[in-house]
Amino acid sequence: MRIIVGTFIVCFVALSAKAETGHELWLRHRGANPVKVVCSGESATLSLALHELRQGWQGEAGASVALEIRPDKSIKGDGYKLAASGVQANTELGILYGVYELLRRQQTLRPIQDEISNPSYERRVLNHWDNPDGSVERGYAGHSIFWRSGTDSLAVTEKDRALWQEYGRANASIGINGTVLNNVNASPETLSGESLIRVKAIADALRPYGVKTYLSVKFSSPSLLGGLKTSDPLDAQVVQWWKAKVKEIYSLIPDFGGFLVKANSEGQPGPQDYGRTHAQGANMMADALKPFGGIVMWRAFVYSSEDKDRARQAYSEFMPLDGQFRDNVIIQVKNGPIDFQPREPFSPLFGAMKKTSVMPELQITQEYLGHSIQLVYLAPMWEETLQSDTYQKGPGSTVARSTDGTLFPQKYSAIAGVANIGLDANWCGHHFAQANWYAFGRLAWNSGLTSDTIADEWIRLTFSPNQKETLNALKSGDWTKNFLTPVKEMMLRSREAAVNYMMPLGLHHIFAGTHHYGPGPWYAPKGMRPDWTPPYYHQADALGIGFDRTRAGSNAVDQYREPLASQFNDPATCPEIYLLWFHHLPWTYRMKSGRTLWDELCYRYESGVLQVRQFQKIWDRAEPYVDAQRFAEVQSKLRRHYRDAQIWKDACLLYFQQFNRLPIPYDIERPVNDLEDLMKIDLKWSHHN
Ligand code: GCW
Repeated sequence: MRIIVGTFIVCFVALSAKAETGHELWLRHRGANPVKVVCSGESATLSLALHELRQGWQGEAGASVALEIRPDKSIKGDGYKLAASGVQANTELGILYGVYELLRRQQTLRPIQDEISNPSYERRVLNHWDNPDGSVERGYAGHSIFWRSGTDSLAVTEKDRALWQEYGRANASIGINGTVLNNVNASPETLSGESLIRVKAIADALRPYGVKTYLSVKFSSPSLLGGLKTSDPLDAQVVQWWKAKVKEIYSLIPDFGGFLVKANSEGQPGPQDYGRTHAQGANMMADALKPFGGIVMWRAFVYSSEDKDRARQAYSEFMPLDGQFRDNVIIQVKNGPIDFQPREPFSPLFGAMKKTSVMPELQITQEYLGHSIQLVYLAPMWEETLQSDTYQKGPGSTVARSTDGTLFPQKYSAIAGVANIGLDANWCGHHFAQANWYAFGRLAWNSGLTSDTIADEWIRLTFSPNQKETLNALKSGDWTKNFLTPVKEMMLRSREAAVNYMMPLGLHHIFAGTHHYGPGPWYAPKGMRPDWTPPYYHQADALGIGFDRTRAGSNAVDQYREPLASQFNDPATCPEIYLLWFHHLPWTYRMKSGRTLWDELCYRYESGVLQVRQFQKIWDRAEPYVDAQRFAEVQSKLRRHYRDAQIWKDACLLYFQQFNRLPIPYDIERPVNDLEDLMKIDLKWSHHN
């Protein structure tokens, strides 16, 4: 009898890993050992560091740790020096970051050696596309954590404050030190007196975590909010209006970061409305912010319906302005020349603007990569961009080095990520989407980290079982073999899988209209701007497919520095991952695999779908190692992910087949949906938005 009871209890413990909502992110509580902390100073930030150490110390019980602020020239900004005995930094925030790294090492079972860690970018900023009514543009994780609708919408509650603190802590733990609280499609009301009071409350909650607050501003605010006749940046009253507004902001938030501006883009107002340039507009704001140490992040996301190639436009418009911007303006450039597609070559502005500070903008929220339904780990994509060689100062002029101050003198260096955060219990909608928030922070801190290392860390922090239950499993290597390794493999393959089932070989922007979730290569409502419709991008016809950006076409290739321009210009040397981005080629074009272009496309679509099927198996096998709630939620999302990948493949292959009338290779699984039906369900899919 005793034996039976004993067995029953053991099984029960093993199977009852506490359900987790995912709210704790990568900062899950685990029992801590006692630790003695000696700290050279007192402040809100330092007491957070102390608290974290006491709550999370996994080292030797009773060990002593010293936290010391002491100037050291080899430590830059908020960097830190780490040793088993403690953390040294120039700043309080450096101490806090060092403490998080120390704890991370302990939790991921990595050694702590004497070493210095300095940030790659000085400003590591999240961009929230949150609207004043609480909706989030391209948000798939519930409503805004900052804004809400209703009569009491601007009142600050204790619950708000607690959530903002949790958010600040999560960001600090991965080195994010700035946040833009509202959508770049900005409402003028953001700058109203009442709204600024709420901004102040948010800034107060985030300050101890070292997260600075920024705002997106609408260029026409002087007229829309201030009642002026114009918002011309050279008008004396307009200049005065901005100066006064900036002063008001700094009186509430002395460490306010600055403005983010989307101007003359997708219908937003801007200096060109008054016959002025981007530089004149940005400089006017920069002058207002300068006395307070604020910066302007001015976006280069511009395109007009007149130009015949959207991919060329940001470069054409901004290059002539190089050298005209104030030193507290940073041009914020999306990673690729079009718009956060599953794969784009890097934007040719990186490295090309040599006399202007430039910062990369990455999209963490999965607008074009499966919303919060599909499991897509984005670090491999960002690594691909950051490590791309621009050749602008010879070989090795990567996008990272062209933007972090290494190659060009920049007064400020920065990187932005469009947030995927909302009120959902797990913050990001999909448990694995948390990895993208995490990866953005880690890469912003150290752009040389690999997506593999980041995934490894994240999985250990997010899923490793609680100490007592699993120390044995961890020690025996079971967990590594049966959970960590396959799950990491799944993450690392997930972005390439998405490229394959959505738009392989350089295809881009063939999404269903507006919501950008499902396929819509056919989408072209009458009268719509051509550059808002997929046929503009894929250019499929009876003879071939792809956008001709060669010297014989739009000549976007020449915006890149040699040897890239010539390499991209020739289909024989153009990397196949970008082939249809730069070339319009016959369906029978011979690929490196020996297959025709059409057959290769079919194989790519097929392989993407099959991979998602594999992901389902990997996850199901991982069940014994995950709590029931997170297991079931991810499992259900993967089912939907697979169904939708299948739809992508069927829709694209059947649609393109209408042009070329070629058979789908016979060893490939047949489509299981009819094109007619797929074209109809398009509307239904807009629910995902
Ligand atoms: O990708 C597009 C999105 C818009 C977005 C815009 C931008 C905020 O579809 O929703 O607007 O880019 O980056 O400004």
